[in-house]
Parts: sequence; structure tokens; C-alpha cells
Amino acid sequence: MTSKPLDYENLNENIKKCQYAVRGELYLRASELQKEGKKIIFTNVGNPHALGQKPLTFPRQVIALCQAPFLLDDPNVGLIFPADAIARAKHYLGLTSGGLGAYSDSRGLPGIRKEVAEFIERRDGYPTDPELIFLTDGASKGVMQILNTTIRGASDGILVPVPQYPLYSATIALLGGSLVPYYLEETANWGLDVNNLRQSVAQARSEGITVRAMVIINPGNPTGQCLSESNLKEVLNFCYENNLALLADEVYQQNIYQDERPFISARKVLMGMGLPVSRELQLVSFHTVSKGYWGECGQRGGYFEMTNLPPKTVEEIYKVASISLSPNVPAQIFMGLMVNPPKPGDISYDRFVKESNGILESLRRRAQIMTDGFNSCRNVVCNFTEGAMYSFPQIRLPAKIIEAAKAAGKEPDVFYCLKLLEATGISTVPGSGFGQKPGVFHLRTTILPAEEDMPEIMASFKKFNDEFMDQYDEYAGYSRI
Ligand code: DCS
Repeated sequence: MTSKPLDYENLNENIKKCQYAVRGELYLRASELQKEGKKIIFTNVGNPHALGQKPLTFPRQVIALCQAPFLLDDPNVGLIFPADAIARAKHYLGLTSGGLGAYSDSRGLPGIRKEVAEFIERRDGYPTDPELIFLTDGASKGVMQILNTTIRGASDGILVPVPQYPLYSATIALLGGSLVPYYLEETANWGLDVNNLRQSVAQARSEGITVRAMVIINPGNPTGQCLSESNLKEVLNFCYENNLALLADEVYQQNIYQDERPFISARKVLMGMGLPVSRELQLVSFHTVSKGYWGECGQRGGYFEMTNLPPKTVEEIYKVASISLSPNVPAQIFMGLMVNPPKPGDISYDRFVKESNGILESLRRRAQIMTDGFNSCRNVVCNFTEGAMYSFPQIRLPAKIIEAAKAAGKEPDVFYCLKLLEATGISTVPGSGFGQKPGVFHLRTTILPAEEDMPEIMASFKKFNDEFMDQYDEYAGYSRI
């Protein structure tokens, strides 16, 4: 038989190379076990509604009306929908050319890009231009589009934090570029040390790589840290000195669980730095409707905002966006609602605030319960989740577990996570999927299971972990190091 173009051995090598652990081996095994009837707690993916989070009422009312505009003509519409939701649905339908069933401009509806620009100005205190904001199908599509625009070949490098969210490693692999890692400091609450950046860039350059851009994830996934203003300034200066574009992944900007370091955008810090940096440094910032207290992952809405990119580049990005015709139109409306929620005095304001605060306050408590739970376990140390949706404990695996993993042909953290899954149904992602220092092991869970289920989940984790450690640890019975 002749080999055919789409036979495995003939595929694009970049496709085979790229890996995405969030839905990798552990997830597949968990799905199998679920089919066999085992109760699985899916903490592998930051997907709040899948774990029971209820949608916010106001945005769903608006979207329902936009999807079913004939309801607006129904004399009883005011009995079911509040007047501000009705007005908002009419507003958004008025921004489309043909409702939700029509393609929009490939950059997104101009009226919603204007709402995004107004939100950014309110948030940062600096105006921005709707023409430099593109709406996307989730932040993922925007990140892929910008990496695609940046990477010209194998010798183009992108600085990416380690640990990182594997959208970055996977996309760089798909595009045939080079990932240049910089390590976050676990002992400094996953802080970003500019000396590590310098070393990483020097190392990459010595290997003939042209480092073109740097990624920050703030708040961090999987690491949960929030960057301070001074740290962001250092990063921006570093990018300026080294002629790097900065890609600021800020999808968790509403998910903050401490008060010392509120979210501050890279753009705000950049604008505050003054000339020449504020006028020259090229920055692309990403946001989404999937996270925050919205958690509308399935809607696939996002945007990116470009700062200091020349018009000809923006035109090229527009051209490429045009190939996909149009981002999802309902998702664009979600984005409009996210950046322009009910205001004080609106009929739906109190309910909206109550619902969103309820979610955020519970997430803050869950972040604490998880961190405390992990830190009470044998051979486990865990930084507090300052922001985002994840806990990333370090699991100090004794040599005997590492040997047992090798014998089973598994990475030690994969081995541990599989055993955890089989014993408890808790489906996590091994740290190796995000990158970690050699010989140091982690796992990632989301902090999303329902708050009332948390104590039981943590107790079940502790029981598994402590027994597993006892089984293998030659120092069993000694206190934790
Ligand atoms: N950037 C970061 C840092 C993310 O964590 C995610 C999603 C995205 C971008 C993309 O999100 P959308 O495309 O939905 O806007 N995080 C995944 C994760 O780690 N678990 O769940 C989803």
C-alpha cells in the first residue's frame, strides 16, 4: 500500500511535536474511568460552569433576547425580562448588521470594540483606540494569531515563563518557532526575577536564536502569582532594552484573592513610564469572557489590544483575521457586556453585583482552603493562590516513588497524578505539562469545585497522599522536611 498524505507518518511534524497537557494523558484516563462509572472530579481545566457555577443573570437575559429577537415584539416581554436587559439587547442588535446570524467585521463589531476601548480607558486612565482592538473567539485565538504574526522560523524565539500555560508551548511548536524559557521563582511565591530573563536571553542568543517577544501571564497560570507594578516596570524596561515585543496575557485580571497587589495592566504601567518607552515598546494585551466571575468558557469570546504596532502591521493582522471571516457574534456581545456591566442605578445592578461578588468571594475562600489543605499534607508545599484559578503544589516525591515511576515507564509526576486519580477520582494535570525545574515535581488543580465539596476533596487528597508517601518514603514517620 502506498503511504497516503494524511497517514500519521506523513503529517506535519509540528503537529506531532505539539503537546497540550490540560487535555492530555490524565484527562483521557479520567474520561475512561468516568465511562466505567467512577465519579470523577474534573479539576484539570479552568471551566467554572462545568463544575456547577451558575451563569450571571443579566448577560444571559440580554443574549437570550438577542438570539430570539421576536421576543422583543412580544407584549409580555417586560414580564420576564427587566427593562435594562431589553434596552441592552436592542442596543447590541442595533450594532450588528443583521443580528446574531450575520458575520461581523473580521475585527469584531465596531460598537463593541468601542465599549472595550472605553473599559480600558476607565481601568487604566489612558485612552486607547478601538481600531487597535480586535475581538476574537476566546483569548486563545488572539494569542495564536499574534504568535503567528511574530514567528518567522525556527530561529525566532519567544520568552515564555516556566511554569507556563501550554497554549504558548503548543502554539510555538505548531508554528515551528523556539520557546525560550525563563524560570519563575517558587521560593519567592513564583516571582519573576529579571536576572533570570537576562540569563535566558543570553543563553538563547548564544544558540543563534533571535528572541523576538516575551510572554507574561498575570495573574499566573498555573502559578497564581500577581505581578507588582515595580516588577512590571522592570519587565517593560527589559523588553525595551532587548527590543522585544511584550505579550501580556491578562485573562485572570478579575480573579484576585489578596489585597496587597491588585491587578495592574501592563499597558497602564507602560503608559506611566513616559517617553520614549511608552511610545515605542510594542505590547499586545489579551482578555477573555472565559475567566473572571463570568467563566463563560463555552461562549468563546476574547479580545486583544495592540499598543505601538504600526498601521501596516495592524493591516496585516486584519487581513489574516479576515480569512476566518468573523469572530463569534454572540461571544462579542458577551464581551460587550463584560466590559460594560450594569451600572449603579440600573434595575439589574444590585442583582449583578450580588451574583458576581458571591462568586469572587467564594473563589477567594476556596483558594485559601486549597492552599491550607495542600500544606497540611506530607511532602507537599504550596504557595498561596494570589490570583487566577489554580493551585500548583510541589510534591516532594521520595526516591522510591521516582524509581517506581521509572519502572512503570512514566514521568514521576504523571505516575503520582494517575495514582491520585485512580484512588480518589480527582483529575489533575501533572506539573511536567506546564514545565518545572528538573527533578522538582508539581501538580495543578483548579480551585473551582463547589465550596461545600472542598473539605471532602481535600480530605480525600490528604488521605491518598499521606498513605502513598508512607508506602514509599523511607523516612516514613519523620516530620516533613
Ligand atoms: N490564557 C491563559 C493564561 C489561560 O489560562 C487560558 C485558558 C487562555 C489564555 C485561553 O482562554 P480562552 O481561549 O477560553 O479565552 N486556560 C485554560 C486552562 O489552563 N484551563 O482551562 C482553560
